Amino acid sequence: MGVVGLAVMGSNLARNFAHHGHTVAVYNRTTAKTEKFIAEHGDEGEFVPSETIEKFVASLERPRRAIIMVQAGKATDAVIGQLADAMEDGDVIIDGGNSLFTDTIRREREMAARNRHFVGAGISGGEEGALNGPSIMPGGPKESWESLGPLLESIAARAEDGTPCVTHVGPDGAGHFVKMVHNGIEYADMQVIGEAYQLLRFGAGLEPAEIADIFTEWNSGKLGSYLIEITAEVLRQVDAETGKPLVDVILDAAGQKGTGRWTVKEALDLGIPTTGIGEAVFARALSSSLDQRAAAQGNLPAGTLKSFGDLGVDRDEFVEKVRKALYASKLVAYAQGFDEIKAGSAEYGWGVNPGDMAMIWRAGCIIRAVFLERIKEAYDNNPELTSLLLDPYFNSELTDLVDAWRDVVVYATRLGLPAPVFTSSLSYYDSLRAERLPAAVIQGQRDFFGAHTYQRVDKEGTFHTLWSGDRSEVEA
Ligand code: NBP
Repeated sequence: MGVVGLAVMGSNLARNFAHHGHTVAVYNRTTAKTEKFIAEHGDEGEFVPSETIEKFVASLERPRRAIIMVQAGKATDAVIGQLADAMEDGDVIIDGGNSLFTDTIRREREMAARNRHFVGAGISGGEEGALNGPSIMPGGPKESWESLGPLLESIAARAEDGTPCVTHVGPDGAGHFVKMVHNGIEYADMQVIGEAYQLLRFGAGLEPAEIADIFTEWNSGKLGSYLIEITAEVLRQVDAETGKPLVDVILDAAGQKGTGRWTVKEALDLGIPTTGIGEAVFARALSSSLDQRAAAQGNLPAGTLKSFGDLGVDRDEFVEKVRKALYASKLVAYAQGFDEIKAGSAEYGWGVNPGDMAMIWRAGCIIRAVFLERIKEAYDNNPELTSLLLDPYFNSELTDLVDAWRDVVVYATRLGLPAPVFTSSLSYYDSLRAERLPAAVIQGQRDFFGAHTYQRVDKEGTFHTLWSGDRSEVEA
């Protein structure tokens, strides 16, 4: 196996391959990085370092297989070109970076024209996952999966039942598309945890360490997940310099590298309301609008804010309700993410099995959670599930969650605490279950100003009202 790019992800992945008994050829554009890698990790397995890409390719066993772990975009294109030039017919190039799936579709087409197999593989789990077992989402041709599958299975994370967290997602860009949506869901998941923190901290007035204990307790139940677990760790951390909770000295401006934004852009094109992910991306953007926030602080009327004591809820009850609101909002975000995967798969003809995605996200990746096991079961029970929210198990969970969820949205509103994903997820939920939506009014407005026509509930056909005439209805 060959690995190109020895920054954080590539070096950990190369070590992972070596730890599993594979001989690993390694190459990095800057040779000093290759030398450092060999100096630090050369004794962990069989590594074959090269100073040039030609020597690297020549050192690979045939059919050659090389995984690229470099910066997404131009750098990845440059490396693909260099590898393709040095490789021969039937060799396999794998892009393990966070590439945009449309780039992957283009690259696969270009490589196929040169008789090279190209596999765009989403890899999740950060540096720790790359080293000890990531969740891997490979796309590309089925034939490539046949030769690559066992190799990837050997380094992937394993779920509790021993299943490796990797499967062939579908042709060309399917793997990177699913990885993109995974990251979008990750944004929403992180945001709902943030909103729960915000309510517990600034609503109930709990200290970070107390909230850490609450999250640790939640982690042993239905919300059990890597993200809840690490949030407790973050909240428990004390800043060595000031003695304050670390969370209080971290600037509250969230960064982003783009995969959340891509998920939302693609959802807009597909017409899939991924409101939870969208609000999470916007919440990060708003947090980073530091000048605007500074100008608004103390200068926007807050209305008649209530204090926590006026809510008529005791602290334990509040904490439990926040847990339920977090769970329900998370459920909506996942349901929406899976809707996007299904829509993308239909649009691009990939045949992605949503249950398989839940299966390979159960371990190794950032959104790994107890909950994923239930999602897998939901799709196993009904592969044609219209929405995850309609699965009988999740449906009965929602019965238990919905009142507390509504209360928490009211509490957040009354306390003036932002909870964009809690709130918008509830609106999405209520829109989905509503018998009548105001879309009828919108259709009327559209017909009024633009003669866009409308359909009726009581008969077939397309209609227009002569708004500027006698207001009679005509069939369009
Ligand atoms: P970076 O994304 O920071 O990329 C650094 C690597 O890209 C170095 O090896 C660098 O070589 C190489 N590179 C660049 Br920059 N331009 C190049 C070029 N024109 N030709 C050849 N090599 C070039 O590394 P990373 O954080 O390890 O991530 C690797 C990939 O994995 C990315 O696509 C990333 O989005 C994805 N990913 C990252 C994570 C994570 O947690 N970090 C998680 C999942 C996926 P040099 O040493 O010569 O500059």
